This record gives sequence, structure tokens and C-alpha cells, in this order.
Amino acid sequence: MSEPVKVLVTGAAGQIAYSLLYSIAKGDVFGEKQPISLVLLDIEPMMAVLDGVVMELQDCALPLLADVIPTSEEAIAFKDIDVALLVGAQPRREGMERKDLLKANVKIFKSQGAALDAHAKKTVKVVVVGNPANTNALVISRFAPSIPKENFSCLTRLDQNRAQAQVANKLGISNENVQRTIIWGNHSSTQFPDLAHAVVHVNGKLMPAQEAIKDDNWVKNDFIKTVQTRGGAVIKARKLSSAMSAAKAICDHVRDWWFGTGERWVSMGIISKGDYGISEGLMYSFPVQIATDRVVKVVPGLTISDFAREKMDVTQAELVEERDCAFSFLEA
Ligand code: NAX
Repeated sequence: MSEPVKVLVTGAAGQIAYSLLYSIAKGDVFGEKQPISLVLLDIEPMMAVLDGVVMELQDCALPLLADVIPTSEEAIAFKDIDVALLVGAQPRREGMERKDLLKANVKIFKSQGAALDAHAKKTVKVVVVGNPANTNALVISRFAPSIPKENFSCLTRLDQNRAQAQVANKLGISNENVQRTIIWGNHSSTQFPDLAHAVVHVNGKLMPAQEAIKDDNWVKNDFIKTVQTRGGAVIKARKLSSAMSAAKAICDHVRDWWFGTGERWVSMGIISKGDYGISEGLMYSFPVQIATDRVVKVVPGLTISDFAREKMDVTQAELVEERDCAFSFLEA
């Protein structure tokens, strides 16, 4: 058997981690032959809860799980890791202003950035899930200057999966028959779920999704709104935010990064190099393809309509504002 892949999950005592850890440990992400070493970081008051999670992982008696390291210390958590799944973040409490939330998270991701820089492998792949995911990812990348910028990402795969499922549901086809749904921009309600390039298999025929749907109003209004507000709809119904679907999306994101996407397109937040006119240096979700060398490349040459341009710019403007606000705390 090969050496274990060392995977850090932060927010490890939380609800997304509860689904995520099992999937990783049983081989859903790195394959059924790859041993895993799991490092679980949470804050000190959650250590007793984390002990329970560790007990449950042991009780699963999983063949691939080489070891489990629970900790509240960043220096231990980030040591020699191959993959960092940063799920833990300061949650928004009632009455909390957006800027207070940003301020609390800047503190967390600044500190974790320094730990990542000092202790992780330089090849580490980083996925930020904790919200505001794009801006948190930008902050951590800034404080880990020895790690290549290409190694940082944030999760928008849940939004992509939601978009794919909406189309499948609308056409009464299975999810695998819907491809190339795109999420542009921020993991927030300004994100732009885009069907202009999506294709579907209907009755054995491959065709543009919009042609199959034949409902421009649905594509431009209901579909976009539903995907943008899906997180809120889950909270309203479940009284808790998305966890099972978020964990599944994290697994999809990491598996595709690790093994490549082949011809498929997936969406992920990455640091913009200026593609599609998006400001360089911004953590923005693009459609990408990933080769087996784990290099992420933005899908080139897509035609951007005026409708799409406007929506891509709106979500870009929100990200610029978030970034400027977050960085103002760093300079203060
Ligand atoms: P929970 O509140 O259940 O768990 C969060 C855990 O993070 C807690 O155990 C908490 O103690 C821990 N934590 C807080 N500060 C920490 C720190 N400095 N270091 C390590 N751990 C820390 O939240 P959960 O439902 O698991 O959601 C986690 C995060 O994912 C939230 O920020 C949430 O908004 C975000 N989400 C992001 C999504 C995305 O697509 N990018 C979708 C799902 C989810 O809403």
C-alpha cells in the first residue's frame, strides 16, 4: 500500500465535517486503495465533541483510515498536510453586521495562512468552504506566500451541483445527462449560474440545454434565483444549513482536482489571472478543466452575452467590496 495522504479538515466537530469525514475515510475521494491520515482541527471548547467524532470514525473500522489526529493547535493541524479542507469559520450570529463577520474570519484565515505557510507541504491543495468562502480563501493565500497561488481554491461545486440538478429535474432526465452548467463569481446570492454553454442528453441526443428547456424566462429568472437562494431555502426547511450536499460537493471538488476532470467542465473558485475580464487576483468561480497533473485551467473561448456580462460584473463587484473590506482590517 502507498503512503497515506494527509488530509486536514477544519471545523471538524461541525455538521458538514460529520458527513465529509466518513466519505473521505472510506475512499470516496482519493480512491479505494489510498490510505488516509485524517487531521481534525476545531476550537478548544469543541474538543469533547471532537472526541466523539474520533470514536465514531474508529468504530467504522474502515480499512483505509491509517490514523486520526484531533487537535485545537494549528501548528499540529497543518504539519506536512497534502490537502487542507477549511470548513471551520466564524458563523454569522443574529444581529451581526457583515463587516463584523468578515473581521472575525480575517483573523481566523490570517492565522491559518501563517500555519499553512510554516508547516504544510508546498504542494498542498487548499479548499476553503467556510463563508465568506471566496474572501477567506483570498486571505489565507495572502498569508501563505510560499505556497503557489494556484494551490488555493474555494468551493462553488455545491452551487454547480444544485444548478445541474435543477436542469435535470426540469427536463425529467438523470443528473449525468446534464453537463457544463457553470457558476461564475461569488459563493453568495450574487453568483451567476449560467446555462448558456450547458448541454444535455435527451432521448439519446446531445443538445444545448436552453434548446431542450425551451423556456427563456425559466433560464433567465426562476433557474438563476432558485440556485442563488437554495442555501437559504434549505436553512428555512431544515433549520440548519446544507451539510450532506455540501460534504458531497467537497468530495466532488477534491476528487476532480486530484484525478483530473477529463473532458468535463467543473466550477471552482480560483485566483483570477484576468480571464473573461475578471480582475486579476480576485478569488472568483470559473468553469475549469483539470489535467492529471492537477493543473487547473479556465475553459477558454466562451462567448459571453451582454446578459451574462452584466451578471458576471455584479458578482465581481461584490467580491471586490468584500476583498477591500477584509484587507482594510489587515491594514488597520
Ligand atoms: P457548523 O457550525 O456545524 O461547524 C463549524 C465548525 O467550525 C464548528 O465546530 C466550529 O467550532 C468550528 N470552528 C470555528 N472556528 C474555527 C477555527 N478557527 N478553527 C477550526 N474550527 C473552527 O457549520 P457547518 O454547517 O459545518 O458549516 C461550516 C461552514 O461552511 C460555514 O461557514 C458555512 O457557512 C459554510 N458553507 C459553505 C458552503 C459552500 O458552498 N462554500 C456550503 C455549505 C455551508 O453553508
